[in-house]
Amino acid sequence: MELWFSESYTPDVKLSIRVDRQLYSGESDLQRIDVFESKEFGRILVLDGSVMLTEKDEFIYHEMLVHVPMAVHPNVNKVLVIGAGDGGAVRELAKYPEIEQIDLVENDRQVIQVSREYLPKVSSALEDDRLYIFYEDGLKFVRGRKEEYDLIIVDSTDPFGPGEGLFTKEFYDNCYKALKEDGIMVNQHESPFYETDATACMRAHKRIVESFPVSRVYQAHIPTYPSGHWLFGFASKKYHPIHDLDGEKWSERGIETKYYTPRLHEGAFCLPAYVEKLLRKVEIR
Ligand code: AG3
Repeated sequence: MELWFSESYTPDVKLSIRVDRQLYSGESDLQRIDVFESKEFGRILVLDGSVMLTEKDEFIYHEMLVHVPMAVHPNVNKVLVIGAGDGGAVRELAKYPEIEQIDLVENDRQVIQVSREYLPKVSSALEDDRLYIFYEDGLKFVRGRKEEYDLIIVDSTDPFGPGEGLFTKEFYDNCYKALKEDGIMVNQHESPFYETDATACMRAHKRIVESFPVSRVYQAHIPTYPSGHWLFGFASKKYHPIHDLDGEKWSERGIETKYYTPRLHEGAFCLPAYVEKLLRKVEIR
C-alpha cells in the first residue's frame, strides 16, 4: 500500500510526498495539526493541510530567518519571535550568546506540545533558559509594547486562517513601535510565484513599506514550500541589510550553518526581474 501526503498549491498544482506513516493527527481550537514520517524528507509538520516544515529542508528557512538580521544588527539582546511554535527559529537564535531574552508568542499551545514530542531536532531549544513562552495571539501581544526589542521575527503561517492578523498594517505598525530605535523586523513573506501567493506577498510588502523606513525583500530556495521559491522581508528603523552587514564579524563567531553564509546573504537580496517588478508596483507611496 502507498500512502501519500499532498498539498495543493493551486487548483491545478500540488506537491505530493510519499509517507511511511502518520505519527500524529489532532484538531486544536485553531487548526488541524498533522505529523508524518517520510523517507525523503524525514518528519513533516502540517497545519491545516499546509507544510510548515520538514526535517530535511527546515534548516534553509530557519537559518535565513535568523542569521540575516543577526549578521546586520550589531548588538541583539532581546528578541521577540511570533508564531514558530515548532522552535526552529529559537534553535538558531540560541546559538548567539549575546542574546539575553527571547519571548516566543504562539497562539496554539498544541503546536508546541506536538513539536516537543515529535520534532525533537527542531524543538530542542524550547528548553533554553533565556526563552519565555506566551500562549497568546501575536497581534494582541505587540499592541502597546514600546521600544522593547532589538529584533522581531515573524514566523507566521500563510495569510489565510489563524495567521491572518500577522499580515495586517496594524500589526506591522505595532511591531515598529515595539522595536528599539535601531530595531529590525524579519518576516516570512510567502512566494511570488503562484498568483494567490504573489498577491499576498505584494499586499504584505505594501504594508511593511508604509510602516518602516527601510524595507527590502530576500529569497531562498525551499523545496517543500509552494513553488520552492520563498521570500522573506527585512524591515528596519535604521540598518540596511547589505550596507550594514558585517560578514567578517559574523564569520568570526564560528556559528555552524548549512545554508547561510555572509556571501549568500548579499546574493539573497538580488531578486529576479519579475519579483522586483511586483514589489516595485506597491513601493510607490
Ligand atoms: N512558516 C510558514 C511557512 C508557510 C508555508 N506555506 C505553505 N506550505 N503553504 C513555517 C513555520 C516554520 N517554523
